[in-house]
Amino acid sequence: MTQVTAALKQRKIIHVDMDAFYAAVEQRDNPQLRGKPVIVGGDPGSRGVVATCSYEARQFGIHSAMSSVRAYRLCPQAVFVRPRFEAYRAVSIQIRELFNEYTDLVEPLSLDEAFLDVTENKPGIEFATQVAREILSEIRKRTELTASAGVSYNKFLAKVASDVNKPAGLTVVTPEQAQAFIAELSVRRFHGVGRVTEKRMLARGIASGGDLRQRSEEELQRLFGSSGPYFYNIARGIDNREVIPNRLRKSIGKETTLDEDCVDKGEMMIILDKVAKQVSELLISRKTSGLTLTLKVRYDDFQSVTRSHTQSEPIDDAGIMLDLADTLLGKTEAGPRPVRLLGLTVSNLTTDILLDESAQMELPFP
Ligand code: DCP
Ligand code: MG
Repeated sequence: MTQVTAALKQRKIIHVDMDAFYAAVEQRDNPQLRGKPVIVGGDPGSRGVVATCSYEARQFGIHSAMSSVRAYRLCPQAVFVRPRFEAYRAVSIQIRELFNEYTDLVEPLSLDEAFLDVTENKPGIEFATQVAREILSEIRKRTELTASAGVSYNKFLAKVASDVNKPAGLTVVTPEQAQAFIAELSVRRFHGVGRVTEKRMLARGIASGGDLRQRSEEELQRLFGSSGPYFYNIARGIDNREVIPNRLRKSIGKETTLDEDCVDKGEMMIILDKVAKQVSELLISRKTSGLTLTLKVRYDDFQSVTRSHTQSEPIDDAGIMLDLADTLLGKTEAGPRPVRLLGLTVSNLTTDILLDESAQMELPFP
């Protein structure tokens, strides 16, 4: 195949998204919760928020990110449960393993959703719809949970499609169907259109993909800045973004820019003490440690240097990090030379940490 035809070759993209994920795991693990409105998140008594809720609870108008107090008012009989991230993470690992049986081109967006490029797939299945059907049925078998999938020739359409027939839905948008599908779509369902953008679009008479398509690229650029060309293209079913497989995190670190350039080593050590404590907390909260500590120093002229130390004993303790940092700092010109930034990074991690695991894991649940 020549390069040109390879580039033109239609891609086959699947977007998979678990249904009412946290709530479904809770209902699976506690049969008493099945069939009931279940809210996962903070207590209504505290200032918590809803992470998600079961489909039974959605009938009362409850949704993610709503305050738990409001959710309680809408449905006092709902059962509130605290999130159990370990259980969700376990399912996430299971479904990612399954995805990798079909392709290495898997891009997780969160614990419960991912894009898969199955143009070439490991079992050699011709139709992406067939791959999606198998994946949904395997998810059900292996996890006792349901997911929905969207199948199309690009990420935008696959993502929107996965949401169309939730729960346990499979929606295919072929190139022939794409223009009509987009024209009917309300702009709120476009990935990248939040409440604010939706309001601005509605105020200008743009309610559907069809409306969006009437507008020139210049106008959209003027209205929505750098997102303008993206909206212009997706309104035409054009989205060339590739599925980028998520790699494992290679290091965990923190750096801090000093309020003023510093020449005093004692002051630098006070800053490094703070940084070491932060890095240590990050490592411990992720239940990991690493064999290598790297100190980064940026001088006042923006030149940066790093100095590293590797040992056979894993590092996660702030005190040990600070001792090593002291030695490493001595191997730089810091002191005579003014310093504007200091950082510490631990690498050669002793466990696998997924790069994307932060987004949803660190939501506050007071
Ligand atoms: N989540 C969260 N806070 C949010 C949104 C989501 O903590 N503001 C968590 C809880 C969800 C999970 O992420 O279970 C997945 O998010 P989804 O948007 O996919 O929502 P659900 O899977 O819960 O429901 P749906 O069936 O609509 O996909
Ligand atoms: Mg989901």
